[in-house]
Amino acid sequence: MLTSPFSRRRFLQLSGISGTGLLLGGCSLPIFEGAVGRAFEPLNQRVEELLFNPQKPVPEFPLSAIEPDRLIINTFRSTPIIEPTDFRLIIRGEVEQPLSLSLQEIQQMPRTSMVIRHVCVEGWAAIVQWGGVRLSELIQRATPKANVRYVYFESADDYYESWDLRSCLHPQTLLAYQKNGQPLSIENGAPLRLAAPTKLGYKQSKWVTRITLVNQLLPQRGYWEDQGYEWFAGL
Ligand SMILES: Nc1nc2c(c(=O)[nH]1)N[C@H]1C(S)=C(S)[C@@H](COP(=O)(O)O)O[C@H]1N2
Ligand SMILES: [Mo]
Repeated sequence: MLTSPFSRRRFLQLSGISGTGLLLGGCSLPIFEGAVGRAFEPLNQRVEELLFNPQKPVPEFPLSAIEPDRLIINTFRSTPIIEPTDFRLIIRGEVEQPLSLSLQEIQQMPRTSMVIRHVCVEGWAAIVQWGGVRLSELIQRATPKANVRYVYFESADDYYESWDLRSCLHPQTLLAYQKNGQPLSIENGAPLRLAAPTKLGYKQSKWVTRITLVNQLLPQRGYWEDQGYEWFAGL
């Protein structure tokens, strides 16, 4: 797997912040215990509600509507080559069960297929079929702590994004490894990329290698967001 010094630095930044969260979470001054216990109850419910009450799906298109030539490769840094057998998807941060998953393990999980419109802020769109695993399934496996509110995605090309937890748990938010019925190509983000009908194209990170659940956003919010683009970027 490709890891540049730059992405290692970002890794340290992210783990620094979630480390602070862990430290506070582990604070066991007896004077706080009762109050903290009560205060956390509604937050637990909030995460569970997001996990178990599926949000409304976005209407999809028939397979015949796919526009194979309209999805423009849009890559702003160099295209990273990831060796599929070495690949690990890391899920960490504010979770009870950090994960390191191989591609095979991910592909053995239930697969979801959807035909949706991809919309790039630069003025083009394409109807695409994506196949992959629901991000909500992966997040559930990692067992998020009650205080989780945001999710960071780090890519092998040093691209980075942050999303709100609710959008991550939407049933049509996938980590895709298939496009238009074929294995995902390297240019389109293989081995794993985000795909969702609820967000603009720049939120949909290609070559995702690390997912970090956090309780607050860092000053860095995303590759384009940090240059002035909107953070929520909903469709
Ligand atoms: N890692 C990474 N992810 C990325 C990008 C990128 O440059 N690097 N470009 C984004 C933009 S602006 C769009 S529109 C889509 C394009 O996806 P495609 O190249 O598969 O068409 O990927 C998004 N995800
Ligand atoms: Mo885009």
